[in-house]
Amino acid sequence: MSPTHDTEFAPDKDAGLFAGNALPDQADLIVIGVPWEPTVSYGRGTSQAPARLVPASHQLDYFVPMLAREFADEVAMLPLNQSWLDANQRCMRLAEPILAAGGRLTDETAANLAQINQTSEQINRELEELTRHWLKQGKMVAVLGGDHSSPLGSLRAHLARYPDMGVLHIDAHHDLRRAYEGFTYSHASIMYNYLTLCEPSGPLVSVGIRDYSQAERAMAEADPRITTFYDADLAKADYTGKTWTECCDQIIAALPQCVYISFDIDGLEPGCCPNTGTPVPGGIDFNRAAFLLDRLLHHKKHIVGFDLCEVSPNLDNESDEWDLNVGARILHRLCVATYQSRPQS
Ligand SMILES: [Mn+2]
Repeated sequence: MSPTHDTEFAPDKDAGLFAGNALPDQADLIVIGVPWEPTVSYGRGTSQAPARLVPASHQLDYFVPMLAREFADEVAMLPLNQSWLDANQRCMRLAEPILAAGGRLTDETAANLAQINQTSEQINRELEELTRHWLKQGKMVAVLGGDHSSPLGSLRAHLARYPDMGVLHIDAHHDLRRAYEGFTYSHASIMYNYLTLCEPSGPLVSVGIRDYSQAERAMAEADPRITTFYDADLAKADYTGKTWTECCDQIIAALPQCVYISFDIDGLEPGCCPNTGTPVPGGIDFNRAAFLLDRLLHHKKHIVGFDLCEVSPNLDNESDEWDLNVGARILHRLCVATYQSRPQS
């Protein structure tokens, strides 16, 4: 066993994600950054996460006790797509007057909205193709958003490859809105869009949900594919003596063998993500989230892919890297769990 990294020196500041050296062709897991957030309605910044998480990830120690070695070179993050970065800037400007009016449209802003929806569709398509490409090469694929509308194309590509997969969705929000503030591909609509546009037969299992509309709750109750573990119920279970192990086992029992994880950082308690777009009190703490991932491995689930969304740096204070620090650690845990869960031939 040889260490993958020289522990005497800090990584070069230009090094890649987790200071890894692998090129995409050599890596097992490809991370695709989607720097996209025109539909973010409250706090901005998550489109900067794919660029800012890379240097922040150099602060981690990559040793994984379960593997008894460091884990970094198995992962390669693709260079950010300049046309997506440009599209995000353009669409954020177009979205400003729409967001200022709470989604109520004039003729002019209706034209902006049409452009944003069209650009969203284009990015979804490009991401789907890119994900398919790397899945075909035998790689595992993850998306680093961006807001929670970012991963739709990747979800679609994963579903095409794993038609029986279920989605483990960690979030403060149901994300079951039909559209939000006019945006068809809103961050608040990702699971509505996944269920209605991708038409999975497998379940959607949502955990940590604590801020939602009546219509979203009604849809969650009416659609037999959806199982929800509301944050309030998980807290109540905790206070009345149920262990987190039991809760995890119940969550995992609702999932099929193949699991895609859609992780909105705001599912965690806001102390882990103070600058995320829509923080909500309550939520899952870091250790419980990490244990849930371990428990998926314990139950021999196959994690087929994942996304991590809504991580946002503090835009008012560049030196405050807390959200990025936590985000990089969750990303590392997700990568390790995905890698470890792959079927061994
Ligand atoms: Mn979300």
